[in-house]
Parts: sequence; structure tokens; C-alpha cells
Amino acid sequence: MQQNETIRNYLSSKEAQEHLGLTKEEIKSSFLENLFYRIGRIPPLASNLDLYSALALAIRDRAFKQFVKSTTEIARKNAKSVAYFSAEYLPGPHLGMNLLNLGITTETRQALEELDIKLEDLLEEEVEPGLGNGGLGRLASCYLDAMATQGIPSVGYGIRYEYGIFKQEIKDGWQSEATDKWLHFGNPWEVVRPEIAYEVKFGGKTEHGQDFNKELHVEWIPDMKLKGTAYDTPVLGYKGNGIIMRLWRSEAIESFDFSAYNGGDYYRAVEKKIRSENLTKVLYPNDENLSGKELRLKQQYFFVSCSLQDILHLHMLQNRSLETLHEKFTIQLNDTHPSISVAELMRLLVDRHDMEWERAWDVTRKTFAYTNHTLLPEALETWPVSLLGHILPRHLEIIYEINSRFLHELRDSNFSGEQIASMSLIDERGEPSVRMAHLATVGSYKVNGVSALHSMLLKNQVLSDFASLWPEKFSNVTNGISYRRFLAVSNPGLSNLITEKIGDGWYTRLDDLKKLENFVEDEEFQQKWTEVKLENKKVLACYIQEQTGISVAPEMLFDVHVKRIHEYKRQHLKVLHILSLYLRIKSGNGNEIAPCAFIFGGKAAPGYFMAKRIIRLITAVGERVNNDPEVNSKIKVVFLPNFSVKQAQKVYPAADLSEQVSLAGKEASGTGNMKFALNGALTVGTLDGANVEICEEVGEENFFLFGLTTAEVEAVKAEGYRPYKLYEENARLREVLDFLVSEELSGGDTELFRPIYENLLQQDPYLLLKDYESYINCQDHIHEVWRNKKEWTKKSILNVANMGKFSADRSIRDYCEEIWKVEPVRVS
Ligand code: CRA
Repeated sequence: MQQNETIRNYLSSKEAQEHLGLTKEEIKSSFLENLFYRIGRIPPLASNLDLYSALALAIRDRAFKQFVKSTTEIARKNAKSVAYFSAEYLPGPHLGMNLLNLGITTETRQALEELDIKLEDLLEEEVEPGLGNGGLGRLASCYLDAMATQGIPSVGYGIRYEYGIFKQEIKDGWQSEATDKWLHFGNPWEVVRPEIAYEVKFGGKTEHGQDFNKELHVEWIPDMKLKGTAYDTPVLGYKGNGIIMRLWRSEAIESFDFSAYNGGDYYRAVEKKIRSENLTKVLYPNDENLSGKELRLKQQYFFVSCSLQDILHLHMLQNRSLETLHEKFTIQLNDTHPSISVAELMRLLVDRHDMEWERAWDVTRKTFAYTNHTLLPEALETWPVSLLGHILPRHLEIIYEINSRFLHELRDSNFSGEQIASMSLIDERGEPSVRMAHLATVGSYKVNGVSALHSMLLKNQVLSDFASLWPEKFSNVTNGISYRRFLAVSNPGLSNLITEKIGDGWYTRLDDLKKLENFVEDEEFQQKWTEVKLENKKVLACYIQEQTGISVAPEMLFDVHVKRIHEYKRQHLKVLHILSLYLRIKSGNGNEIAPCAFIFGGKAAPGYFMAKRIIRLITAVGERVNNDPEVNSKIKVVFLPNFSVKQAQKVYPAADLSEQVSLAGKEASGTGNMKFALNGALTVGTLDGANVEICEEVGEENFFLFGLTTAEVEAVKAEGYRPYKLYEENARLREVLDFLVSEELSGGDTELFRPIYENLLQQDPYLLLKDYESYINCQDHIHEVWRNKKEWTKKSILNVANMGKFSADRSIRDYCEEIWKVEPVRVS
């Protein structure tokens, strides 16, 4: 306590304030100091990487300072905190964001200029941590940013993968995967905390017996132990608080097995170390697809166990009993990946802290809340009972106990035998397995979906019986994004133009953007708006040229489809559209088509056959189109390799049209859709995920809607969908589909795209053929509107003006008010 007092006094002292180093001179001297003393270089000999690292270290220190201030205040108030449990994060580059959050971008640029260094060159040096697959990981990072900004006491817990999401290269038109060595040149943003480490056990058996007081006691005797060490990265809020992302790295408890070493068996001695470190080596690159691998379950348990032990430790520093845990902590489960937490917390409370089962269950159920991010059956996690029991024998017993009590409850209510079997935590059909979504639902006080439509479907379909049992448990929090990253930092042109008109209140007051509506008819403003977009398109065109060798004219309509490659996202529907244009131009009917660049980007899971074929299809279409002088002044096709947050920040500002064309009912929310619209792109989309709400906000007249609704999709499927019939009936569609297996497209190998062709004709699980006509007509309409530049610009302005709802700050407010009941703690 006395130490806290000292720290507090220091932090509020003049000396500490001065130490913030926010003037140009202070930034310069801190930068140089870091360059000399921590990097060991002088400017003339320093590489850009050295310079970047020195600047990053200088900024990181300021970021930690904000964190220390916030933490001191939170501790003083003993305030309730949020622990966000996520197996994935995609923070994106830190430097630009941290400069913005500290309010020192201009000062830093000037300080560097005086040393003949360009800030932009250093920003380019940063390698981002690719610790996630896509939307879910990026969402977690947007939420940390929003929690920090709003002063929500919070920590983001996760895994420090040594190799993040693979680096995608395109070789002969195919995706190839290379390891992502993001730590190769060091990571100036993190601090390792060797003293914050916890032991984690695996395997072995349990022994049930009595303790000294003759109480029943279970002992878990593992066959392997390792430790998790904390690596902290500060996450700054806008002009204020700081929180941390705490990632765990697995290590051997002892770095050498000395008994083996002394016996002369050196390799056996290091084997244990290597085995332990392997656990957090690599991220599983599957987005919305269960990997089912033992190592993946171990990773999940590892980070959950470290994080829960950390939380219990922190709780006990200030509180006397774990019975009040839920009053001081709420834990948000980011999908089911961390859902083994429910059993682990029970184990820690009951086995380690001797709490009675009922009491522990009450605390557990009041501590966790669960967000579901997908309804796709192949993404709903289940673990074979045999595998779970082998790795976590005690947890399996606990899950059985939870289940037996839960089923007992159900039997007392009016559920049928069939319903009870389908709600059970154990799926007994086939090989028995544990349904992680059920474990998370039963063990949480709240369950939410990520858009209004998705939450509704979750409640009415996937978890409908649970929703009828506990209606008050279910809610919706529509996803949101960080405006500061995806507009202020990544699109300075547009962001300055907006700020000139309405001030910079929009950085934190979401609805401020609405004021832009007052300028929608202002011709000068419209003019500037188009100029900014054109500038951004020029920058992207250069980047495309650099990365792919393809030249696109900035005046073309930039029609962009960037996201993970997945059949349900229907990148191949876009390809069918492009092929229809190609054939139209070739047959001399292309006059109505506006010059257009189709830009794709996104990674395919390495084992996902169809997704990889779709990439090959896009590159083949590109080769055909871009090299045909008859068409290439009208259309161009680009596949940008290695989509990442850093690359995304270049792409969104330059897009005219955002493709959000998933089959209705399949995309839980989407967040790319929000980032595009925030940067003034118009959306062509189905009524899926958050598209529904975006369309509502910006108005149907400013959104290009097409395709079936979820209800229509269900009806089509119920009737017995026959895609082949559509192929037979629609000559234009037939021509396009047949082109897929033509020699002309595949360069002679007509088998190359046959799997896609057959899939569409025989099953078409995502109803591309059904939505085709509606999509093509919508695209024709888009080209018509595009020709009226003024109309287009007005729609673009209105899109940005109405994006307030989709700020992550709003989402976090919703979580705080409706789920977490956590109050902000602000520092000055
Ligand atoms: N793949 C959904 O598919 C959603 C994000 C974040 C996803 C997206 O529609 O925007 O989550 N689901 O909520 C997911 O990861 C495990 O499920 C995604 O990113």
C-alpha cells in the first residue's frame, strides 16, 4: 500500500509530467538516447530498422507510463475489470496508432525531419504481429483500443505465437505459404515479465481421496508440466488511459533436465525444453474451421490456465476471498477457443482453493460471458472425449459433473429426451465429444452474437433450446471497428478533410460524423472529397504495380474484395461477374461497362482445397484479362498477395466499391464492410451480418442490395435446390460457367477449375447460381450510378456520415452496460 502511495505521488508530480516528453525537443532527445544506448548506433550508421526500433522504444516507454498511471488508479479504487480472453489478436502496426494516441504525430515528424529522417520511412519498417486469422482477431484488437480509450479497466489475454499467420506468396498463380518470422528483428513493443509465470500441467491421471480434514479431495498427477511467461504490450487509448495485452509464451520449467545432462545424454536434456517451447510456436491458420488437433487444445488450455491463475493472483492481492471474484472481474470468452476456462476455473476454485462445488459454480457462472462468432457447423468446436480426457483428465471429470447436474435440471423442466440429448455438453452421436459452445453457454451469465441478424439466428436456431431455458441470458452486441486506426491513421487525406469541416470530435464522439450531412450538397466539399479518393487510389495503384507488376489506372472504378477466402464469402461469385463482363466485351457488347479494376486479397487456409482453387481461378482470370488488349483498357484483375492489417490500411482508403456478398445467414457480422464504408466506399451486399445494419444506417438508396434473404435461402433449400436447372435455363449464366472449364481460361488444362464448376452445378452449397442474376443486374446498376460522379460522391459522403454506430467505442459501451457492468476509471 505504501509503495502504491509513493508511485501515485510520483505520477502526479511535476517531474513525472515533464517526463512525458511530448515536445518536439523531448521526442528528439529521447529518440537519440534510445538509438545510442539501447540500439547502440549513431544516425549516420543506423539502418531504417535501427531508427524505427529507437523510436518505437521511446514511444513504448510513454505508453507504459500511461498504463502504470491507469493501473495505479484502478488499484486505488479496487475497480471491477474486464479480462478479454482471445486466442487471437491482430494488433496491426503499433507506431502510427501510438503517436496518434499520444497526440504527438506532428511533433515526431518534425523532430525526425530535423535529423533528416522521414517518419513515413520508419512507419514502413514495422512488421505487424499476425497473431490471428482474420475478423475475430482484429475485432479483439479493436476492442482493446476502445477499452483503453474509454478507461475501462481491462487486460487482453492471449498467446504469444512465435510464428503468426503464414506469409502468403503467389507462385505460378497458386497460394504458397511461408513462415511468418515477425520476431526475427526483435519486438520493441513488448516487455517480458519473467517474474509473472505460472505452471501448467498436462496429461497423467487423477487420484480421488480425502485430505487432512477428511474432506474429499482430488489430486491431478500430470505427466508433463511447463510454465507460461507473460509478455506485455501496452495498448494506448486515445489521449488518455493505457492497458496491456498480456500474451503467454510456453517454456520449460527448467531449461535443462539436469539428471539427463549429467548422465551425458545432452539431446534428451534439451528435448523437454524444445517440447515445452513448441506449444506456442505457431498459430493454427484455420479461420472458421476446426483443426481438431491435440496441440491446438493444448494451446487453448495453456493460455486459459495462465490467465486464470494470473487473475486469481491479482484478485487476492486486494480482496480477501475468491467468493467475490465475479464482483471484481468479468471474463469475456472470444468464441469457444478459450471455453475450457469454465472447467479450469472450477478446478482452481474447488481443487486448489478448496471451495465447495456449488459455491464455485455460482462464482464461475457469474464470471464468464461468451461471444459466439459463427454459426457455420464446421467451425463449432467439439473435442473428442478421448482426446480431452487424455490431455486434461481432471477437466473431463469436471465437465461430466457440470453436465450431469445440468441434465438433471433439464429433466426437471419440460424438455423432451431428444432436446436434452441435443443440449447435453456431450455429443453422443458417433464418437463422443464435448460441445464447447454448450460448455461456454452453460458456464456463462451472458451469451451474445455479433450483429442483430446473427444474434437472432443464434437464439432461434443454433442455441434455441438454451434461449428458451434462459431467455435473459441472450443478447446482441453488433461489432465495431477502431475509427482512429481505420480512418485517422490510415486515411489522413480524408480524415483531415473531415476534421476541417466538423472538427476532430469524431475521434471519440461517434455521432459527430453525422454533421457531414450538412455538406453533402457543398460542391467544393464534393470536389475535395473526390480528389482525396483519387489521391488514395494513386497510392494504391503504385503499390499494386510494385507488388504484382500490374498497372491499374486510378480513374477506374476500384471494386474491392478483400477478406479470408471462403466459399461462403463467395469470391467466386465476383469471378463469375468478371467473366460475364469479359465475354460481353469480347462479343462487342461492353459499351455500358465503366472501366473497372477488380482487386482481390485474402488468405486461404492451407488445407482448404476449394479456397486455394478459387485463388488460382482469380489469378487465371487476371492473366487472361490483363493481357488481352481488347479488354484490358476496360477491366483489370489483381490479386494482392499477403493481405494483412498493414496492407488493409492501404486498401480501404482507395476503394470505391466494397464487395460484401456472402450468402445471407452465413457471415456473422463482418467488419471489413464497416472499414470500407467508413472510408467512403459504397457497398454491394446481401442482407447478411452487419450489412443489414449498415444498410439501415446509410439508407437503402446509398447501398447496393441484392440477393436472397435468410428466409428465402431457407425456403429454397427446403424446396430442394437444383442448381443444374438454373444452368440449363439461363443461357448467359451457362456461357459463363462453361468458360470456367474452357481451354481459353485454363491455358489448356480444362480440369483445373472443374472442381469449382462441378461443385456449382451439382451442389452449389452457397447458392451462387441462385443469386447470380440479381448480382449481375445490381452490378449493371452500379456502373450506371458510377457514371454520375456527383451522385456517387454524395452517396459516399452519406455513407461516412452514417457510420457512427459501427465504432468499437459504441460496441464496448454496449458490452459495459448490458453485459459487464463495468465502469470506466479515467486518469487525467
Ligand atoms: N471469421 C465471422 O465470420 C465476424 C468475426 C468477428 C468471424 C465474422 O463475420 O465479423 O468473426 N467468426 O466477430 C469467427 O472467427 C470463429 O468464428 C470471423 O472472423
